[in-house]
Amino acid sequence: MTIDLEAKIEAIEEEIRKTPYHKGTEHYIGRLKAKLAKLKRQKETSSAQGKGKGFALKKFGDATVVLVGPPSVGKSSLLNNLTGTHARVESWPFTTLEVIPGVLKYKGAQIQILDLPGIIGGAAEGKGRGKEILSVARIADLLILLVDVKTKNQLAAINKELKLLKIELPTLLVINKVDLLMKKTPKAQGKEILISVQNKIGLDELKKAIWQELNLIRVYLKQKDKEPDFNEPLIMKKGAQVADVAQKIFPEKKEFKQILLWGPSALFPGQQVSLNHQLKDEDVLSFS
Ligand SMILES: Nc1nc2c(ncn2[C@@H]2O[C@H](COP(=O)(O)OP(=O)(O)OP(=O)(O)O)[C@@H](O)[C@H]2O)c(=O)[nH]1
Ligand SMILES: [Mg+2]
Repeated sequence: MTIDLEAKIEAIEEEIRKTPYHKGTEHYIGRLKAKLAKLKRQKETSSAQGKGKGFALKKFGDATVVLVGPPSVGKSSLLNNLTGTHARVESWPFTTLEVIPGVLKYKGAQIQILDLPGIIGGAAEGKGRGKEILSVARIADLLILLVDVKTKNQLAAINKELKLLKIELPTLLVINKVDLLMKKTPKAQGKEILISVQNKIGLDELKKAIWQELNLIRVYLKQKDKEPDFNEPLIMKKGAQVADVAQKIFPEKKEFKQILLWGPSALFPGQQVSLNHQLKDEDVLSFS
């Protein structure tokens, strides 16, 4: 994995070195640099993963989601399903003893998901290393509070622990193992999301909800007289302006001859916009 990353990084650095810098290649080099930065970040996380132990984990990707919940509710099962990680899953509690990272790829975004050991009431006072475990949640952009159909009654206790530690973040309430209930899946009450990792129920809905709560948008780039690059969107925060995109792909450049816009926030296709134009999901930009 690391060797593979290393090779990719070298190849891109080489490509940047040998591409002459001028108007026609500027855009291409900008993309290469953005890709390089992404790979370097990835390398950092994978070496952190290599050490594996301990609760210190760096943020990675476009956003970070942390799974919090009592033991044995299926946190690791969910991590594995969403990210293709192979975290250990067992029928007994306290299987997971450290933070396990994975990456969910969704709509072109890389969403880091962190699986935590299960927490129990009294966590904030340090029970079951609870304080240490919950403090990881601080780095999250979004918490998934996961319980199962049998531990729903522990929600209040966990919320209390989070509050005691002053961890107040956007949260999705997710209830797993609805397959255990009966023939019919019950209707969700309020904002909770009902899933069964085992029977693959509700997982698409969960991914959608994660995307929505993270408030991210996709912006595609287009070179002059070419089709936009729909495979690799830039992932931006909702409310981002053209200037934020420019900063990401052309960090050194302050002025542009022309910036053209297509898509949901354009009044008409190919509208000329300024740096303070606010973007929408799936806009297409062309800088020259
Ligand atoms: N019936 C049912 N069982 C599930 C489901 N998801 C997970 N399980 C089972 O629940 C048990 C615990 O799963 P884990 O993923 O290890 O749970 P965890 O929350 O990571 O547990 P800890 O790491 O101990 O906190 C395993 O036996 C899983 O196979 C589900 O949707 N339905
Ligand atoms: Mg686990």
